[in-house]
Amino acid sequence: MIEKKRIIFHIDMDHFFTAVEEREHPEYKGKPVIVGANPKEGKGRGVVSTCNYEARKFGVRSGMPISRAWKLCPQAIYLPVNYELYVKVSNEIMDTLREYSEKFEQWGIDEAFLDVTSKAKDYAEAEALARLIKKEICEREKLTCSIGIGPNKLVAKIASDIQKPDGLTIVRENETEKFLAPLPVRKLLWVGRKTEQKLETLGIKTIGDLSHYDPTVLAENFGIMGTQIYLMAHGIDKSEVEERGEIKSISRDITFEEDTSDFNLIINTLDKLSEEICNDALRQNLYFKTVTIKVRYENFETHTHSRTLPLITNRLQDLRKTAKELIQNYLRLDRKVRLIGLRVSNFASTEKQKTLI
Ligand code: TTP
Ligand code: MG
Repeated sequence: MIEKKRIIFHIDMDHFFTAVEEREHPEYKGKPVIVGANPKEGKGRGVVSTCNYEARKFGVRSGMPISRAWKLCPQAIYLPVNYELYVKVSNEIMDTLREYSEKFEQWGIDEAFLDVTSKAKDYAEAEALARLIKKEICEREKLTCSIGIGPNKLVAKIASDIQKPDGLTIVRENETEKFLAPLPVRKLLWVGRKTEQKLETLGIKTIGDLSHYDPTVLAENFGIMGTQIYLMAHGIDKSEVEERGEIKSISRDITFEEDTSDFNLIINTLDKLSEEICNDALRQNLYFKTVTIKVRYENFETHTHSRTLPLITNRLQDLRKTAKELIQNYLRLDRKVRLIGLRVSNFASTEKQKTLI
């Protein structure tokens, strides 16, 4: 059977949090705007959630310490994260997008995929449809977005990031490999900073380098992920556009082989759990706000302790630090621990609920 060629859209809102703030406060327009932690005249802790394109001209970026942003651009308008407002706007945008195809998938707070194969007979029709979507979002929400069109989710997602803001990038199936080849490997989903460094030691910098590499060596070095990224480097991605139920939390538990009061062992294990949870959250583009630890002592007495952070995050250092602070009071020389658990929740997404263990 010949597989039907698909046409997939990836829609990503431009500088989402700051764009919403500018819409609510037209007086900010044209000025650098930064949403994130309180800068406290350069002494603030925490990070930049996002910034508008004017602030990016000064080198400010998402995830950067707010103190660094202050050094680069003290004259910017600094705003706290108004999370409830952004989720409300996000929900409205997602409702608009859902009307364009029954094959819809939200991906994070400001991104979504649409499979428009049955709505557009070729790329010219797809382009017209994408322009319609941009127009409707702009009229309804007074916000701009960038759209990538491609033969699958992977290519569409990379394409939406190529021309920003207010971009529209089309990559047809026969152009895919040429389009991907010059881009850095980091552009592929799953390739984080660690994998990027490891690939670099093999002499692989671009997606083109990766596509020409021996796949068996990649599998030896990276396991199943090696095979996946090799296929991706050739622009192959068969995953469907399908709406996922909302993930309510991500959690991990570990029962020690032997009950322990060894602080180092407990903290190292907690670090490991943090790492696994962050990887999951990053892969699914989820940002969390609440962190919960669980401690079970040898007599099965169990305690949980939560903290809701001032900002959404999925950074490993934030989770590690919070988890360590939360567990401090439960570490006692005279009490052996049987199990520890870590959970993150309160994500930046909506509706139906599901738990990922
Ligand atoms: P992005 O789509 O990655 O960024 P953006 O929309 O701000 O900018 P761009 O025009 O490049 O798409 O993320 C969407 C929102 O998620 C962003 O507005 C703020 C939030 N966010 C964080 O809170 N922390 C982060 O580290 C990142 C990357 C995003
Ligand atoms: Mg965005």
